[in-house]
Amino acid sequence: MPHSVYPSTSVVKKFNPVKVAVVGVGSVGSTTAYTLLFSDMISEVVLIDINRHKAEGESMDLNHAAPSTTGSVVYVGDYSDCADAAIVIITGGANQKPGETRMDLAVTNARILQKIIPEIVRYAPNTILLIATNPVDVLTYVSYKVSGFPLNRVIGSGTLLDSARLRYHLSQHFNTSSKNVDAFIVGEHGDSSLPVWSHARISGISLRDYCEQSQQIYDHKLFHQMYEKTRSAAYDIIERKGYTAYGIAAGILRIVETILKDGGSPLTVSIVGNYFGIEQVALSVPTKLNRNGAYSPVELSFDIKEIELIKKSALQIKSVCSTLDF
Ligand code: 6V0
Repeated sequence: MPHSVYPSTSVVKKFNPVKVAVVGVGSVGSTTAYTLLFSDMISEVVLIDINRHKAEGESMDLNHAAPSTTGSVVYVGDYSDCADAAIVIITGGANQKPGETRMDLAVTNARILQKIIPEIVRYAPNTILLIATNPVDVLTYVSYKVSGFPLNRVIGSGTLLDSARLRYHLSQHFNTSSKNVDAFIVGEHGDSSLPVWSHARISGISLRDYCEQSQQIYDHKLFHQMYEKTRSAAYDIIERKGYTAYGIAAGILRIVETILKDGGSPLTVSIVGNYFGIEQVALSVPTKLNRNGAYSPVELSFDIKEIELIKKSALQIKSVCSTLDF
């Protein structure tokens, strides 16, 4: 009998496709829903928005992608439809206008999430909350407090997007795929974030060694400029097209699939914790995810300067949280 080139079904890992809810179906929410349609780990996507009419339009448009994607069902629902959702993604709320910082959205979006979260908790007390609305670290903390969920079930998209942007810039410089670049940004998803150069790798080799081996200069000034471009990316994109969506939507899919696969590479997501002595604050460090949500920050060595900057970022997030009424 000829040898089959396909793996036998017994070695193919099976997943039970699940329902995912997206609350807020604007630019980020609708792009996220579209991205979810390409995952065979998801069977249903429910859309919830205060503007139901708009959500209906998105649902109709998204359903026409079904024959060309995995065929997942998309429909507009109410909070009761979150009942059996494995993950509820929150992208509802105001977005940055040109010149506005993410932190400028804190009061408005904290009020919006204070309305959304209790509705989700009411119908889906065991779900995992995935927050993308900005300022994402502040709102991850607000969602944690308002929901009463354990820490592991409240995850902010954090600096996953910032890290992806930095990886892109490095990949361009080294003329390689961004998949070969491992580099991350920690702290706030915002202006006080920081790159951790000591852990940056190209094809598994530290940045410094890679430069040496490929006879290139380790140009710290140039790498810092890449970080600055990363930090200003949202402002630069919003100034040109009014919003950003593709990067965050792809990042959300990555978080969702890592959770549903019950593991994978650690991701820089925002989790409430105690960071270098600053307690009860949400920020990003590389964190392992599984079916229960976030389960362990990766033990990494940071140098003294990095620790000082992470603490500064934590205090910045905490100071905004302390001005909010929740
Ligand atoms: P948008 O296009 O204005 O969409 C927001 C949607 O939220 C609209 O459809 C609103 O109707 C809806 N909405 C508002 N209030 C409620 C409510 N009470 N219940 C349900 N829905 C509601 O904004 P966009 O999609 O561009 O951005 C959404 C949020 O994502 C903003 O806070 C952005 O700053 C944030 N982003 C976060 C990123 C990240 O990396 N985490 C990246 C990009 C944008």
